[in-house]
Amino acid sequence: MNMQVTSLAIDKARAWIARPKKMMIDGRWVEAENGGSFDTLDPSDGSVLCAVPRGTEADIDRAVAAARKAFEGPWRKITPAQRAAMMWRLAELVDLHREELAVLETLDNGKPLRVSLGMDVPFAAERLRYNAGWATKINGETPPMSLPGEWLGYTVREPVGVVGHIVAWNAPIASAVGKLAPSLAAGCTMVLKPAEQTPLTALRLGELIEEAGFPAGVVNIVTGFGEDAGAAIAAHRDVDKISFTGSTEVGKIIVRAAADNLKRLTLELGGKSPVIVMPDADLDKAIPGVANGIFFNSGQVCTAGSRLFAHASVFDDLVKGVAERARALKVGAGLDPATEIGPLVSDVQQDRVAGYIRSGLSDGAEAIVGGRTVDRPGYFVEPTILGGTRRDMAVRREEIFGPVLCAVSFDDATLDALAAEANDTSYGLAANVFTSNLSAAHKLASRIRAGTVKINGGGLDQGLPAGGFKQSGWGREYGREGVEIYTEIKSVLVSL
Ligand code: TXE
Repeated sequence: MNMQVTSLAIDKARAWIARPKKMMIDGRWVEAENGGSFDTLDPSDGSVLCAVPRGTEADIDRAVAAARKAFEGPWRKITPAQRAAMMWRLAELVDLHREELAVLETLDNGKPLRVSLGMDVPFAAERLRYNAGWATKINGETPPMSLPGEWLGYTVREPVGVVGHIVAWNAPIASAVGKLAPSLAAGCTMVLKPAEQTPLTALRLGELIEEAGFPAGVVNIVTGFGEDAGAAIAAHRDVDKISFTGSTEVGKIIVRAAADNLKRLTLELGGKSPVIVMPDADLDKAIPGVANGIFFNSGQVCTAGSRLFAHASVFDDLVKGVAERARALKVGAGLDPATEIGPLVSDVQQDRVAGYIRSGLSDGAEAIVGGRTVDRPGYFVEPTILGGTRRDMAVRREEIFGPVLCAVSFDDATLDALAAEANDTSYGLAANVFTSNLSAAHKLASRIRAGTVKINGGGLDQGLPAGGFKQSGWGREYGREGVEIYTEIKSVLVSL
């Protein structure tokens, strides 16, 4: 695929950014009720892109009321096949505007164009098409009945109702559509709150949602901060379910707020995923796999492979290969087609990541490569490998969410000991194993407590459920499971 965009797409995106920004509530474009706004920045140089409305509780109230009205009214009358057709139309619109969407994503988040154009935007379109297929296939069961007499018992899966989607900033459009698509397929209505760092593609998507013909109020988009707009969704008594992607810390806040009306929750939280490289691994696969696993998206990936455990016999060659890749990565602004690694999303994130590196170094770790912020405007951190870390260090235990790999070697460990090392974390989102020994691969897959185990590489697939064990979250997105989380099961008994 051509990873460049035309200058026309850049002009279109810039012209769109220059227009006043409003939020989408009940099919209308509105300002925040209190008139508030905030600036969204270009992380490659810290410049202001534009101001967007700063929605608060009053706006969430309006959006939830609109979603409820649509849920009880027009949306209910639309058949699953019609829902699917609208979702396909939206997917086509995302494809049609893919260059403009990719430029907006790159400007707002910082990620290289080759990623936004080559992965995030097409992934969003594909997510709509995959889930459109489920709209007509969400069915119940007819279990055999053992009650005395003659009975018919069956189950139906009904939409859970009004959903609040609270999204993170690391993959804004992919994550927003990742929540919208399955919940639309299930027949829900919704309020989407993009992250305050990256609101732009969600707002542009709102225009495409309108164009695709979704009735007013089915999707409402409120831009704003977590502590006011996000918290208002979490606490709202008329929201039936929340799907959240973000930090484990905020996930716990949402659990507490949601307890009031026992909202259903899907939580996609942090990770500290292990990468095990066995002595028999194919290093031609492991080197790019390990490097990509931690440096892709500047390490701002929930499943990033941030703890490397490599057998001593391959450790030096492996780490040398990954370090060479780290040095060779072209750091730059996302809009430059040559850029392979962009800035972190914000100064806050840059400080956080730089702080972790400092703490690791002062605890006795050494930087095998990288270890500093990049001396240029914007929020850049060098791709970094830390050696000499210990289990108790913050860099080994906590999610850094930056391009920082802790590399550890092991000697003759049993598979149980390796799995114990991998499992020595409060998280359980993903794990990676590189080996040519099929038996060891499957034994490790069964012993590691994580939602996804990748053997010799791999990424996200629309059909495979993804989510966390332990403090990495609740529930699964993707696949059938990812649609069913937006349904309630109802049992119906008929005395014959
Ligand atoms: O996340 P927050 P932050 C991790 C990663 C990162 C750290 C902090 O380790 O370094 O979290 O990032 C909304 N009620 N991940 O501070 O705050 C907020 O507006 C309701 C991992 O940016 O969790 C945004 O929309 N909502 C992760 C979303 O939550 C609230 C992706 C995420 O922001 C809220 C992102 C509140 N009280 C960060 N406070 C992953 N799993 O991929 C904030 N929000």
